[in-house]
Amino acid sequence: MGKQRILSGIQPTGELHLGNYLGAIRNWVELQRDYDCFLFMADLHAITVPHDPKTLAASTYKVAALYLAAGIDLEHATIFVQSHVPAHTELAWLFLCITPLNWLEDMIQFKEKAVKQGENVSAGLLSYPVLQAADILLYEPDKVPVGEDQKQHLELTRDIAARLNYQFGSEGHPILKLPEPMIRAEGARVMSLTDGTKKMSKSDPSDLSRINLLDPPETIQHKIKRCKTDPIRGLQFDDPERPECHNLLTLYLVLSGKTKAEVAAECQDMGWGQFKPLLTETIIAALAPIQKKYAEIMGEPGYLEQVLKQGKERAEAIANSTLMKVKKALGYSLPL
Ligand code: AQP
Repeated sequence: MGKQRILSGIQPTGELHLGNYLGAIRNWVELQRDYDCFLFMADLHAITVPHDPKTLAASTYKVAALYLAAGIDLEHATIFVQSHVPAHTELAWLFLCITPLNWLEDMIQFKEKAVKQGENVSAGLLSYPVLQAADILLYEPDKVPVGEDQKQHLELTRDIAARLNYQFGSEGHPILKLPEPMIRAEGARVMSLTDGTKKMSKSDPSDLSRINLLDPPETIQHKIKRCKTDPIRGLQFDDPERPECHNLLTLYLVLSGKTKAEVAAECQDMGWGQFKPLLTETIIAALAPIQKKYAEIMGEPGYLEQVLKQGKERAEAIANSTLMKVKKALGYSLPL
């Protein structure tokens, strides 16, 4: 039996940071040994919030280069740009026509982001979980790695597939395969450096809130120096009154490769003045090989274009076959 397939992606909406690395990319690097990975740059999703056309293409390439720099291996993974495979938008349209509006209005992320955007909220923001369903179902993955915040969208994906199968398939012959969620281990959520109760995010207006994967050592040092802490001496995990302390210790834990017990013992009597330089050095050392590889990839003319062209071809072969299956079930005449 071949390897099971997984699918995942990141939006090229800004600088990739430690949260994207520890919460997503690093897991893919581990999973690629056992799974056939389809990894994409979600550039169609990137325009559901205001975006700059001047930087979209470059950001998309940058994300692809960072996947490779962080250890994604083309022997095990296919990397492609979402907008290079038109089947995504076509299947999304077909899904939109069978998805009840109230399913989308009930999505927690929509409600939260809609409040923030007020009257400017786009129909794209409402319907993007349907595009996400198309992204996933086109590749018939066995599993989809998701964070807690995306669980509801994966359920919607399964609901859309089940509805299509029920309405247009026949008993025992489903048109679409329902993927299973692969929920990430706890502790994979990296929090903001300026507020330990908020997740580290590309769209946070303050660059001081995150460590970007391409930050040079002096920037990392500056950000850790400035990051929010508390006046308590002695550092410990899991104190709900000290979210920043928990977050920074967790970062040290995952990047140093030490166990939780080792870190707890090492840091229990430390003050911030002692811990911050240690964390800074650990982050710089963890990011150095990624940054070196990134520079090599970007310095090789035509390499990334070649990777993405090959990725598009591989992705398209699978995506088009699923799309044809769905169109056939919906009664479309297929091109000869
Ligand atoms: N802080 C985080 N901790 C752990 N994992 C995180 N991810 C994002 N932030 C953290 C994971 O990275 C992947 C990328 O997701 P995305 O770009 O599609 O959107 P997102 O989750 O909304 O990420 P950002 O960085 O917060 O982007 P913006 O600000 O543009 O919305 C996902 O697997 C996500 O779980």
